[in-house]
Amino acid sequence: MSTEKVKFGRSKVFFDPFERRPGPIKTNMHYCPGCGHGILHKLIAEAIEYYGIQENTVFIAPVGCAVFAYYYFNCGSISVPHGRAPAVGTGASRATPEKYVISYQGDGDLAAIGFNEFIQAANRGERMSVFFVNNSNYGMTGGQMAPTTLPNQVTMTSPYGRNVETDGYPVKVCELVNALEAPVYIERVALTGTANIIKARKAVFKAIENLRDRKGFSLVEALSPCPVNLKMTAEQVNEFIDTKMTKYFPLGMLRDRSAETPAGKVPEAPVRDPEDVKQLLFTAKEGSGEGPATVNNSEIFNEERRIRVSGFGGQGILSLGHTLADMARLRHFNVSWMPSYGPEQRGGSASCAVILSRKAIPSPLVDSCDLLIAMTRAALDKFGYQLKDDGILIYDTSAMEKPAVKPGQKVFGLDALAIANRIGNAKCANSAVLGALAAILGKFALTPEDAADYRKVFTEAITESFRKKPQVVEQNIAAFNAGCDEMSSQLV
Ligand SMILES: Cc1ncc(C[n+]2csc(CCOP(=O)(O)OP(=O)(O)O)c2C)c(N)n1
Ligand code: SF4
Repeated sequence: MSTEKVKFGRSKVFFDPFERRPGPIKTNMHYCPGCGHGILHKLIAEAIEYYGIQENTVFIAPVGCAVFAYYYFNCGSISVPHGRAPAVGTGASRATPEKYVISYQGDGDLAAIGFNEFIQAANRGERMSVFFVNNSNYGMTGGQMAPTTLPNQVTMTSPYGRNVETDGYPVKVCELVNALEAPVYIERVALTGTANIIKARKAVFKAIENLRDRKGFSLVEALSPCPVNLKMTAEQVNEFIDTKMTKYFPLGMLRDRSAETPAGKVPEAPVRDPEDVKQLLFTAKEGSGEGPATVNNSEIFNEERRIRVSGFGGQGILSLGHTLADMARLRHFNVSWMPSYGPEQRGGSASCAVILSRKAIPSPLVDSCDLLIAMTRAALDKFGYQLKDDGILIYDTSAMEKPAVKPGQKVFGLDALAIANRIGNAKCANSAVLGALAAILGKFALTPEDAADYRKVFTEAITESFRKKPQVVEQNIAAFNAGCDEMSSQLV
């Protein structure tokens, strides 16, 4: 098989039959009559076969008609969300450097929702070949205007034609990529007529050859017919591409640095010892490191514990949860901490979910909790339902009256802000709450050793967080102690 002759018959790189395809017909591709996807599939399959890389090829196709590639190519296959193929491709190519990564994307996908990921991957010269199907519209969803829709072109969402004054000019992807240093090969072809398809075949083969030789980033843009959505016959759409699209998107090679780019080697993936990684990420601090065998044997730790902290931005809600998660981490629990806040970081709603467990935590999502800390009435209204029937609620007394709770639930109020203000730093209110929690757990749930350890590990966590601000460490410890004393006096 040469790289120039169009081959009859089906490449071995395609499934035979197309079992993954839904419906009774398993022998034919299902693209609309006259669609360019099937042509490009054929060219890519033949190139993969020719260069003998089927076994190790990973074909990444995102949302759009591109995604159907999964039905047809018998190689590694990843279907990804809209626009995400170059990002997933980057991960695949770096994590498994022995693989050959193909990103196969439509124009809505690549030049709109996924443009940043695409251009960044091109700029980094990721080891992948990108096939970009430019059919001048969003095909799968019924023919809306795409970034590549021509000026004055009528689409579902530009019924009077694309207006460049309001919609801008079509995006010239190859030319933009040609402004970058890293890419090795860039060519624009058209899937219209035998002569153009033969040229397209050569370009596809070059991009796949570069892939095999691990030369870096190659891009082939294919002007591709979508007769159904452009409401044209197959002949009309080919003419539209040949006469109109190619005026705006001229065909030809923009760059070929394949010859001067040395073939790359498979980089040896470094194997890291997980314990070393842990050490690097979480440097052990002096005084920390007691194992679960010596402390934290209280019964409450036998089960996974879920905590919701909620209030508004600026109250230290996220850092309260973070400190709790840090405390648990320092005592070798598995932890997750998941923040959630409105668009405005200060003053908007803020909450976070913390899970601590001796076992692996499958998901950081919390929809029912053992402990709810509510620093505003709105936060209680929003998350109150999540508190378990035997859960603990801590609320800020300056924000609300004592809320009613279910019979098995325990409720404790603390004016944390007043405590923090007395100490001279309103931001320490969250440490006062953690102090109150120390008193509550000490009274109801922790062994005396674990209660003492709670104080100790709080100091470790807060010292670690503010290691460059000793004064803040002192203020937080003072707030913690004050919160603990105040709650203890309520509990006698
Ligand atoms: C995040 C997200 N946004 C929007 C969609 C809806 N959607 C599905 S396909 C598509 C357009 C695909 O067009 P294009 O990338 O040009 O590929 P074509 O179908 O033309 O080959 C859109 C917008 C989606 N699935 N996911
Ligand atoms: S909608 Fe367009 S791109 Fe999608 S299969 Fe049909 S012709 Fe091809």
